[in-house]
Amino acid sequence: MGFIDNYSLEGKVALVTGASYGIGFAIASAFAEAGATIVFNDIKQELVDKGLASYNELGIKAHGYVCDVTNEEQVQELVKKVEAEVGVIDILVNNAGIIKRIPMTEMSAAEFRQVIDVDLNAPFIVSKAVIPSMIKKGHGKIINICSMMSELGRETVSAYAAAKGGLKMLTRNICAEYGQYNIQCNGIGPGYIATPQTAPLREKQADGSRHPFDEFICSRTPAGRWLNAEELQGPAVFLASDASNAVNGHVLYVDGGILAYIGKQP
Ligand code: NAP
Ligand code: GCO
Repeated sequence: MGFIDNYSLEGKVALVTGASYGIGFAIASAFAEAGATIVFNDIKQELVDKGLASYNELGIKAHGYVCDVTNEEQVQELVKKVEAEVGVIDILVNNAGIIKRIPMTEMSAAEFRQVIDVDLNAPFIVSKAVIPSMIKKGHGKIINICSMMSELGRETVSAYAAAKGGLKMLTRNICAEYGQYNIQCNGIGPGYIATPQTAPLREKQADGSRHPFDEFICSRTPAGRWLNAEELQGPAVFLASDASNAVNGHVLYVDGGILAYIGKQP
């Protein structure tokens, strides 16, 4: 067996949360291509149906469930169902997430809590639900989808940055607490990816010109462009596979170089 076989996900069951479309969908599709059985959830039946149709189009037989990842009871039920109907979850990707772009002094505490609930509390809830069976099985992979905002701040995203910074530390703590059971917990920190979540930042202006944020991001990214969700597939398969068994508690930034760059000199 050559080292390349370590990248195979053959025989593995992967749960990717919020993976009807966007980054989760791209990651789950790559896992399927690498041999894994795909399970995903979304918050509404219409989205699950839309996701199932999209997987089907790629020839992937995915298992889709309705589940709100912020609801611990629903998550525990989901994991029990998946274990009974598909198998023990070998790979979890905490992908479901939301953002609210509101200046901090205008943001209500309820709005702040909602972002923390989906982006930080939910990865805790879902990881907690899958870890016991991973321990029994003798291995497990957890990938938390972090952000540039795990490292950087910017106007209007206080709740999101607090949640994604916290998620980086939850990643390290799961590594610290469960590494002894052969569980690897790592993060992926995507840069600016063209998905529905970032569509408002790329909208054309009324006069047909580019959105100023679109120009700003391209100028802050050495790659000079927005990234696409498929560019996260290789890193995700690596972190889900045996090829990364010695990588634990790490956040792999897939950002076209943003974190290495001070910006264009005047
Ligand atoms: P997206 O297009 O908005 O997709 C997120 C998915 O999560 C949607 O299907 C959404 O369903 C689902 N979701 C939201 N709340 C949920 C809940 N309580 N329970 C179950 N599912 C829920 O976002 P994306 O751009 O693909 O982002 C995916 C992840 O990557 C997020 O964690 C995001 O913060 C992170 N990220 C994105 C970027 C970027 O540039 N796009 C960069 C760095 C990190 P609904 O459609 O119903 O909301
Ligand atoms: C924003 C963006 C970001 C990205 C991403 C960066 O408003 O600045 O939505 O937060 O989506 O998380 O890595």
